[in-house]
Amino acid sequence: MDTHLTSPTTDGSRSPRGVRRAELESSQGQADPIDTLPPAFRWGVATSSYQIEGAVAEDGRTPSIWDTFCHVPGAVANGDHGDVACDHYHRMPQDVALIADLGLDTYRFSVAWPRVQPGGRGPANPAGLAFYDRLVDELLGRGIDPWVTLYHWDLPQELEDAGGWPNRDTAHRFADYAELVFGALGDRVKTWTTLNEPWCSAMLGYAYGLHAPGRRDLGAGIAAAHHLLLGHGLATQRLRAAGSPIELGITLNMATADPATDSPADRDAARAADGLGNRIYLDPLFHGRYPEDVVADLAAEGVRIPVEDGDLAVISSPIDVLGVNYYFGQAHSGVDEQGREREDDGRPVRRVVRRDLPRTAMDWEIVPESFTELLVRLHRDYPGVPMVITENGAAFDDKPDADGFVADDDRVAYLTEHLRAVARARQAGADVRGYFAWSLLDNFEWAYGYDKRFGIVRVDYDTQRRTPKRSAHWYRDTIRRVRGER
Ligand code: IFM
Repeated sequence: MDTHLTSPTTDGSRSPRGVRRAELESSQGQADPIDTLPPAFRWGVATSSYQIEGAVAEDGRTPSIWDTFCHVPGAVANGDHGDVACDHYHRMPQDVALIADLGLDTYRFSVAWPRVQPGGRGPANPAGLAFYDRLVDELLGRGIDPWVTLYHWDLPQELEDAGGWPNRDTAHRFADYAELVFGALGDRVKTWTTLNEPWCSAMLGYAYGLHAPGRRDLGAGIAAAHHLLLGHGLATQRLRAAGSPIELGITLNMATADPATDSPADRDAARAADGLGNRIYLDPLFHGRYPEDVVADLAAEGVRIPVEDGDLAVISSPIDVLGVNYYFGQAHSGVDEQGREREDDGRPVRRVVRRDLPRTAMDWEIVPESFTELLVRLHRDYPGVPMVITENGAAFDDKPDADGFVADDDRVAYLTEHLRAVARARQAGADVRGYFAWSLLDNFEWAYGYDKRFGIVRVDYDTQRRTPKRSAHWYRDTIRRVRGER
């Protein structure tokens, strides 16, 4: 493992692996907005269990929906799966050392539900919990705050067999599991995220069939979304009841939804996309109600959100932090290429329009200014809850040199511009308290398998060698500078 990070440049020249100071200054030649981030700003990296751990059948872990899905022919690129992934389960201390070398104060990781509670119900599996116990101690021993995400998509397969997230009981199973993990780690872990990106679990997993468990049913997707939120609320109440002071929240992935033109049809398409992508989560969490326009859009599709009495009060239980994951923006149109506003079956046209913007290897638009806009809007429409950027980053087609080093200037530029966007949002009043890069390591990128690399540290999957990319050096140097450490 090459964990060595070369010393920073201090004279503005370019070290072989460094980045010019001038590159960190804004194009107008003004002071870099990044330098306005406060010394107490939280800096971290994020990962998730299934994407890095491997060891899927060790120490009592049972299959998750992703183990099953990966083995469905054609579901994942190249037939890739998480059986080994980054082998983090066996290399955890070295990976924590990497985080320490970067000078980060926080590591956000997720717990694999089927590792700590095989089958999704019943008693804890001590051997599975022991892994996270060691991880937490290793982090604390190096002065790094552990930030636990309880659910990053690896639902125990048994719970899927019982109906999965569209089944209301799964929300209760999740609350039990949350309490079980909290009982083991709550004495040392102070920050807890219930769910990562419920939109992905619900819509990619149950409505669009692109993620595990691969179902294609809008009604199931919406039921899943509601039960994920209910599970979040139930877990929030259980963890609060446990007494110790903690910081508790949920992480949402949000893309901005711009109208492709100013036409009423395009504006309505953008409204609908924002409704189903963002407000259907934000409004119940922060306002205790589902947005009326989204309820009406769903009713037109014959879908009802399965709300029961008291659910919205549970879902809107107060939280301390909103995790924001941002990667890209999108433009929406309500008009098809022939100029029609209705499909043949009478439904309104809804389509994403490709804009002439730079893109990442995921084919995602690079729109940092939308990030600022999103954060300012969240602060305006859902005030009073601090935000932390729990994920932001980019996949690019990395080209390692003979030593495995990647001079990923494209990723450095992406991260620089997005950090500037965060700093600008703060200058405009948004209460953003931290930023975590996605991801520490190249890892299993879900349906894209290992083809897409988001890491600031390269992983050679043949040898499991880790090599910090230029972006890792840049990240470490930027953090030091903002903290005034050099
Ligand atoms: O890799 C994912 C992560 O699991 C959730 N947020 C988006 C990332 C990039 O697609």
